[in-house]
Amino acid sequence: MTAHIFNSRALRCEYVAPDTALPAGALGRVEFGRGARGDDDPRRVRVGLEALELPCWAEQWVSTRPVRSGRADGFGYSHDGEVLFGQIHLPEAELVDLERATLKLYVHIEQLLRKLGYPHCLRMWNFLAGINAGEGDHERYRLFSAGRSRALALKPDFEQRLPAATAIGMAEPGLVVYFLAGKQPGQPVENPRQVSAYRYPRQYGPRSPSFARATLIGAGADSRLLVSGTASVVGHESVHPGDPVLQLDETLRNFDALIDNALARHFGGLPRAAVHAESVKLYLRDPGLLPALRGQLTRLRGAGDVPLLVLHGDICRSDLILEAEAVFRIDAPL
Ligand code: 3EB
Repeated sequence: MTAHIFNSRALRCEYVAPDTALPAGALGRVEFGRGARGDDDPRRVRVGLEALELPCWAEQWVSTRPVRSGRADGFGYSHDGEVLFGQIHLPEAELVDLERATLKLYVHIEQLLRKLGYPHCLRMWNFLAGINAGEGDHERYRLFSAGRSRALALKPDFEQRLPAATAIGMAEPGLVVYFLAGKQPGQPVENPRQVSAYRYPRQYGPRSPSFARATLIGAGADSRLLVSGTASVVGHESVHPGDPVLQLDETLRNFDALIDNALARHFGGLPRAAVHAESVKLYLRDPGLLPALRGQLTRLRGAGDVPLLVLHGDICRSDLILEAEAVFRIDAPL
């Protein structure tokens, strides 16, 4: 089994100053904040979320292998023979029927990945304007989630092969999606404290959200755990409504449980000291909450000088006020 998993040692994620030039090995550069999408480099994508702390890092996915990039069907992409980075921005005019637009988008992503030879989606990021607008099952997040699920469910055994994901609301119109895919699959990892999102009960929408809690990629000392947007959810319920400090505490407990599960299942009980955060993002619904969370940010970043991006964005459930995601390196013997 291990022979067939994604074992690229060439891929890494780094946070860089946004005004630096793209290095030769750059697969993708994600910039945050408002402003023009002026550049036509297919590796660049801009997400309309404001950073609440400086510097406003750009997220950069870099390969040590030669990279080729291009455009097709509205997507920008680049790839190195093992992994592909892709991105697209859909204007609001194309989201009038949001469920159908998302269904079509995700079918197009699958088609692009098959055509280019990277059929295994590893990690998805989704940024949707007005994510909590609309009532009940007509909430925009639920429409998005239903369309995504209908597209991904076209694949056999899709629930066993879901990518890690993030879905955040932005103040700017439209939908921005960027993603990583592999020639080989990653390994989904679930969180024993949480019901798998793809098994959420009906109360959260007509179709359960299609994502895994994390994807494990790489090999040996270059193993990485790409952790999905993680919030104050225990079982399937949002806990600590209205309390940002307790929500962040619960989020950190979810990180810990997920990491422990990955170590137990895939690394034969390797000690926790082998795991290091490489980059962390915190999404906050209300910028005014940041001072209250200051004391917890050190824990969020873990040991060392891990870059942290704090972004102003809406969380997909109205009762969640924050969400965090991270890339962890697992220092495993080969
Ligand atoms: C949760 O645990 C919080 O729909 O892609 C987190 C990460 C959440 C990804 C998604 C939703 C998504 O249910 C919400």
